[in-house]
Amino acid sequence: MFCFQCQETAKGTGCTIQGVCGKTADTSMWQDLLLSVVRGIGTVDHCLKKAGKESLPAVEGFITDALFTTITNANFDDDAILRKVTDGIVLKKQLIDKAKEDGVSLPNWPEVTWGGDENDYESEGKREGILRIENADVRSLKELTILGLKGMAAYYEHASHLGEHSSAIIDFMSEALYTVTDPDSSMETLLNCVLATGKFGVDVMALLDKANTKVYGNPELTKVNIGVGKNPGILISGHDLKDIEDLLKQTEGTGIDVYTHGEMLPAHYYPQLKKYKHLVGNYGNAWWKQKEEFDTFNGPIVFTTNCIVPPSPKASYKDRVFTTNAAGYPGWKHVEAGPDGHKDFSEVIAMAKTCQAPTEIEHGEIIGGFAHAQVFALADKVVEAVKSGAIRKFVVMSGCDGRMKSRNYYEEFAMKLPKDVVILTSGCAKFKYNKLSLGDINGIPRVLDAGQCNDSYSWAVVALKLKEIFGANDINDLPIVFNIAWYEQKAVIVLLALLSLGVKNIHIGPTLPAFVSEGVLKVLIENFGLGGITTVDEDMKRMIG
Ligand code: FSO
Ligand code: SF4
Repeated sequence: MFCFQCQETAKGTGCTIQGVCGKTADTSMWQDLLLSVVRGIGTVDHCLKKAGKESLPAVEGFITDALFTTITNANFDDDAILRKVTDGIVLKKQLIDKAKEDGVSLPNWPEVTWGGDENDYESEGKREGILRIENADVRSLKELTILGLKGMAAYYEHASHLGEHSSAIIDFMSEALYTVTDPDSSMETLLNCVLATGKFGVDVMALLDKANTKVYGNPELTKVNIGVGKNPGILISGHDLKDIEDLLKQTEGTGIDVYTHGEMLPAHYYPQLKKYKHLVGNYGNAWWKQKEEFDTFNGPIVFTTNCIVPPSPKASYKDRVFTTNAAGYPGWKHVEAGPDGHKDFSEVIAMAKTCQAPTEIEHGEIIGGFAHAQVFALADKVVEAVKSGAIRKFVVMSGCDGRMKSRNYYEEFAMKLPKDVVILTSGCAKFKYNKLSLGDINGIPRVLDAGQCNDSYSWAVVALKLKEIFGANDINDLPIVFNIAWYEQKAVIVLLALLSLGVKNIHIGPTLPAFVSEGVLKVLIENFGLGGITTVDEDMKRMIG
C-alpha cells in the first residue's frame, strides 16, 4: 500500500504497511481501485458532456459518494467499498454504451478500458496505487486535485441532502477527474486544474452554506452546554445537519436526549436545530479523543461522516456505533437512506432506551455561532474596535485537530496571543482553544467560532466585507493572518479555496503535506507565500509582530 493523504502519514512521507489511521493494506488497495473506477467514470462523463451529449444522472451521486468514502477515517469496511466498486463498474459500462450510441470517442486509458472482471480486482487495485505516477511533481499536482475533490465531494453531499445541487460543480469534478487521468496532461494544465479546484471549492462551500442557512436559519451567538442531563442520550458526530435534524425529530418526546460530538457541535448554533429542547449539549472534544469519550457516553453513537478511530477489540462501545452516508466500519450497523432520503433511526433510539445516561466529563458552557451573518450583525462593533486599535489583528486558526503532540503548538499559540488579537476559528481545530476562557474585547469574544470546517467560507466572506469597509485594495492588506491546522482532505479543499480567493502567506501545520513535492512546494511558496510553522515564539513575532 501507499497512502500519504493525511497529516499523520507515517514518517511524514507515506503509510506503506498499515495506515497510522488504522487502514489496512487491503482497504487501501480497494480504495485505490474505487478511485480508479471514479476516474474512469469522470473521464467518460466529461467526454460525453464535452461533445454536447447528455450524461447519466447517477454520475453525481456516485462520484461524490465514492470520493467521500476514501477520505481519511471515513470507511474501513472492505465489503462496503467493494460494493461501491461493483456499482461503479456497472455505471461505467452504461456510460460507455451511451458514448457508443452517441458516437463519442473515448480515450483508451486503463481507467476507461478496464472491463471490471472481479478476478482482476486485486491486480487492478495494486496497479492503480498512487505510485503508478512516477514523476513526483506530476503525482503531487494530480493528488492535490484528487484530495481537493474528496473534500469537495463531502461538502457537496451534505448540500445535496438539503436539496441543493450544482451541475457546474459536478461537471467540474468530471473534468478534473479527466485531467488527472490523462497521462499526457502538462504541468501547466495540472497546476491550472489545482487552482480551478480551489475556485470550485469556494463554490461548494457557498452551496453548503446556502443549503444549511436556508433550511436551518443563520447561525447565531449561542451558549452550548458541555455537561450532561439525566436521560439516556444519543451522540451524533460528523458534518451532516440533515441527519441530526432527522434524529432530533425522531427522538422528540421519547425521553432520549441528543448530544453533538466533534464537528457536529455547530448544529447548536442554527435556530431550526437549537429549538429542540432535547438537543442538550456537546459531549467531549475533537474526533481523536473518541475512544475515551464514547466509553463514558454510555449510549449509542452515530457517525454521519469521517473521523472514525478504529475501536480497540475490548472497547465498551463497539456494539453501539452506527454509521451513515459514506462512513462505514466492519461490524457496525449502517443506516441507509430510503428512496425519499428519509433515514430511520428507530434501532438507534431503541438501543438508547436500554442505556444509562452519559457520565459527565466536563461542566459549563462554550460559546459559538459567529458565522458571517452573526459577524455582520456585530460589524459596527468590530469595525469600531479595529479603528480604535482595541483589536490589533485577527488570526484565522481554522482546520483540524489531531492526536500528534506537536499540535499542542496551537493551544500554546492561542494562549500566548496578545490580548488585542482575536482568533477566528472553524472546524475541529477549535477544541484546542475553545475552552481556554480567553476573554473578550469590548464584548467581542476573543475566540469566534464560525462552525464546521466548511464554515471557513464565513471567514472568507467576512474578510471580503472588511476589505470593502476599510477600502483596502487587497485582501492581504487587512489585519488578518492565517495559521491553519490541517489533518485530512476537507482541509485541502479549504486551503485551495483560500488560495483561489487570493489569500497569501497562509501558514499550515503542524507539518507540511507529504503529497506536496519539492517542486510543487516551490511554486506554492513563490506564488502564494505558503509556509509551515516553526516555534510559537518565532511565529508569534512573524505573524503578529
Ligand atoms: Fe475535523 Fe475530522 Fe471538519 Fe475534518 S472532524 S478533521 S477537516 O473530518 O472535517 O474539521
Ligand atoms: Fe496513512 Fe493518513 Fe493514509 Fe491513513 S489516511 S493510511 S494515516 S496517510
